[in-house]
Amino acid sequence: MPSFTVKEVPTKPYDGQKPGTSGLRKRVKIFQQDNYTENFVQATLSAIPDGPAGATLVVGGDGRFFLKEAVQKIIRLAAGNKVSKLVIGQNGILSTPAASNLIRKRKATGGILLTASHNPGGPDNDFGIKYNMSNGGPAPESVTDKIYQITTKISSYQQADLPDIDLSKIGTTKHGDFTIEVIDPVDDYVILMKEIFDFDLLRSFFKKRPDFKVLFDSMHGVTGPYNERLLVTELGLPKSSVMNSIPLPDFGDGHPDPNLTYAHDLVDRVEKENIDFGAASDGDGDRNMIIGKGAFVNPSDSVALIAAYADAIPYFKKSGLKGLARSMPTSGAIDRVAKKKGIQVFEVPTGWKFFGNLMDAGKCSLCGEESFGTGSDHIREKDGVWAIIAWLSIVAYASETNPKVGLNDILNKHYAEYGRNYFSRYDYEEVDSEHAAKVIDRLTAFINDKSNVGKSFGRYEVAAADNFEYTDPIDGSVSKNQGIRIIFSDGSRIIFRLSGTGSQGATIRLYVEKYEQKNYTVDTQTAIQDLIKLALELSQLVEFTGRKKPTVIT
Ligand code: VG1
Ligand code: CO
Repeated sequence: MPSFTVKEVPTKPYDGQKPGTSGLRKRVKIFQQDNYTENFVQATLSAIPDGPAGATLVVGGDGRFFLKEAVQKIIRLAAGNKVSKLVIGQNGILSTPAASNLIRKRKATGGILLTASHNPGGPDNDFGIKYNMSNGGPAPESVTDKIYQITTKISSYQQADLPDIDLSKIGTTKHGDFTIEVIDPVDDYVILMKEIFDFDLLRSFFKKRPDFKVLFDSMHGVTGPYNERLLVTELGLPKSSVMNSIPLPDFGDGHPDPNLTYAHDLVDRVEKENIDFGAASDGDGDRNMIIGKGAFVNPSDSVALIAAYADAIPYFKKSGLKGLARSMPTSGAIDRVAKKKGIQVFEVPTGWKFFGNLMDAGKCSLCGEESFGTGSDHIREKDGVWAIIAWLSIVAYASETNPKVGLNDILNKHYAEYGRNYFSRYDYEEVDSEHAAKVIDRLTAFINDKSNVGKSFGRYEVAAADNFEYTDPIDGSVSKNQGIRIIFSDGSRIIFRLSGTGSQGATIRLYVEKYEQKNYTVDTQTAIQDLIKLALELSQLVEFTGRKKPTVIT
């Protein structure tokens, strides 16, 4: 193949190219503006710690609208910046966990992930770009801040005059010194899952329980091809066990967020068809939801139970649990398991990037977020398909002592042993930013008034109130303003924070947690109603925003 020439193209900065909780997420129409995507990708390349020259980068995304155009732009910019090699998923497709795995396996410099995750896709919805480091994890704030700084001053970008590259064929092409390798997006991930889990055990479980009905909803996100290979081809489940398996640029006009509101097709079918085990994942495949008829595995409980059942997973059985971690709003259910096992548990801010250092330092094997994110140190992203197979492994393991075991049996046994951390999150999406600021101001005044500590509100006495601040135990970096916490003397908590992944207005998240030692069979919403009432009173959220009800309740 002939080489190419590189042009320095003049450009002007765009406002607001600041990566949030997980990359830059904006409306597609914003990314489509002249030079908008180029500016951000150039800034990302320039911010690579050792520079872009000679780098190997993994590139892929969740199949959403604008993916193909973005990949072609990245190819031209990478070549223009002397990147030596790009490893790209066929047709630009890679789930976020698969990309993280590839970065690690290929010892790449990093990766550019094209996704807005659980946000809707299509010409009128969202697109996103995120940079991951050589450990396979999202860039830390030091790097995302650098990217942002560059975007505020950018005056040109380096672009190769390459034609569009055919990404439908697997194989390697060379353009001068620049190499493009197009790979099957699923193969390496399947190998990884087979190293972690006992597929023979799972197959024999399904043989013993032919009545055990499972249903996996890929929500037309990226996991369809992964689920088909792992669950249908490898585990031998019928094809009717998977739904919405074809990745679509607009996710079939759905909202690819696996929660009880947006995964309603799955929720309805699980109830109507008496499905024992239902699961869904999000647009880019890093989130998961596990349900069954009459059963819901709260994500905060999910990670705690995986920790408790670590012996059901060969990967953990072999290397042991080095430590556990959760994001601050995630319930303390996992803390109780850590205590019993005598291992350390870390509390980090929201966003998977904060787990990476702990994992790299060998201090954490398993971690989770209340937002349907669960994962382990097999990669440096949360992993939806992994979590689903982990839960199948738990069921298979538990069925050895209780052949008819179902999800509720497993949950109730856990609660009976550890007590239950009732947990719920209320999301108020697309609130007017000024109204949201008023809520936060009022809560900030509350936590700043130290006389509130010791005050009682009904049965709740304020033990502490602050804005969560985290010092990374490995590199000492400090992250401030990570969420307003009101902690009560019985361990109950009310937490407020603004979302860092929304693309329109502000999303207010309200999290509440309440621990009950014995009373573990109450419906969650009933159990936490008094705390919700108190949270709304203290924040005046309804008055400031006019929102009588949240958009989503988990
Ligand atoms: C949300 C979740 C957070 C998660 C992040 C990315 O962030 O709360 O736990 O890590 O999304 O998930 P925020 O700032 O909107 O609360 V994913 O699957 O969208 O990459
Ligand atoms: Co996601």
